[in-house]
Amino acid sequence: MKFLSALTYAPFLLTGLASVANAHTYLRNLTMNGVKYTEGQCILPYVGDRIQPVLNPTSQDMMCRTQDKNLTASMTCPIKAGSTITVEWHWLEDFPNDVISFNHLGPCIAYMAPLESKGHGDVWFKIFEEGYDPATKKWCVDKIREKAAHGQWNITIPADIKPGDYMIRTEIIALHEAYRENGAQYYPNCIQARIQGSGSATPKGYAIPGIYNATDAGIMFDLKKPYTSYPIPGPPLYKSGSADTNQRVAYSSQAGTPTPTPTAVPYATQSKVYAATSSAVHRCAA
Ligand SMILES: *[C@@H]1O[C@H](CO)[C@@H](O)[C@H](O)[C@H]1NC(C)=O
Ligand SMILES: *[C@@H]1O[C@H](CO)[C@@H](O)[C@H](O)[C@H]1NC(C)=O
Ligand SMILES: *[C@@H]1O[C@H](CO)[C@@H](O)[C@H](O)[C@H]1NC(C)=O
Ligand SMILES: *[C@@H]1O[C@H](CO)[C@@H](O)[C@H](O)[C@H]1NC(C)=O
Ligand SMILES: [Cu+2]
Repeated sequence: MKFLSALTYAPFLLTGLASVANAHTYLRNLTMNGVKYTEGQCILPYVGDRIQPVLNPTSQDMMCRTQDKNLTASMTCPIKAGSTITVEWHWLEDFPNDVISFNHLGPCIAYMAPLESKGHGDVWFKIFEEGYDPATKKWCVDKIREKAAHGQWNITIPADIKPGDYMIRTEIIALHEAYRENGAQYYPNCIQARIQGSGSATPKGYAIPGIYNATDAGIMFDLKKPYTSYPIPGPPLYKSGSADTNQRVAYSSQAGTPTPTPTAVPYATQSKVYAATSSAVHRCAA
């Protein structure tokens, strides 16, 4: 706390210092096809304290921050391949412009995997990444924290992927303690989406956990040393139309083209899991 500048943190002081130590984040809302959703609808339910980061890149929690409980949302929301979804991140319920603590600099990344895999296996392919922009000296996190962005960022679904039901894993990584091994904070949250279209691409997938190693250049990264670029961690970005010549994710048992639906498709109702869990509460050293 002693490093906090009163000027920078003035808004937080109004809400109480206790909040500062917990200025983490979670995916609170999602807009798809013009419909805004919340937890448990198409966003997977949260487990325990929803804003707590994952600190161990080999933990099952790296998948969706659901502690590998294979939770499902009550709906799988439709979206056309090639169109854009908006995710919105916050850490306080009652303070809409509080996205994440000011010192939590880092990238925004998104992956997809076939829903029937439940995220297990070599199934995740990267569809979005934004790290550090040397021209503006802004991190992705800086941009989404700006007042106009209101915690939002947009993710375009690759236009050519095979239609079907998918999980979309959205993630912010905070690097303020990443000068040391296992200091990076991972904030993954997942969405269930029904992708419509006529594509056939099934990009090569990677296992989560497994996409990041504790000592990767973009995972152990010292913000206090000068930098002009940042190597975004994880597998290569899949872009629609990429020559995707090699291995395919095992999609064979996946259901075929879903019936296009104008609104969200209700799945079997999933009882929400809010119960406190054993996950340790992490306080940021700010
Ligand atoms: C956004 O998420 C919050 C927290 O779950 C919820 O209270 C709110 O109703 C959601 N907004 C919309 C428009 O669904
Ligand atoms: C979650 O699903 C995977 C894949 O089907 C399975 O291996 C794992 O045991 C399941 N975990 C739980 C807690 O049910
Ligand atoms: C995200 O998409 C929405 C809707 O198309 C748009 O209004 C907004 O400006 C976009 N935001 C960013 C940061 O591109
Ligand atoms: C992580 O380290 C292991 C063992 O050194 C290596 O096999 C693997 O490819 C690494 N993964 C990444 C994403 O660099
Ligand atoms: Cu934090």
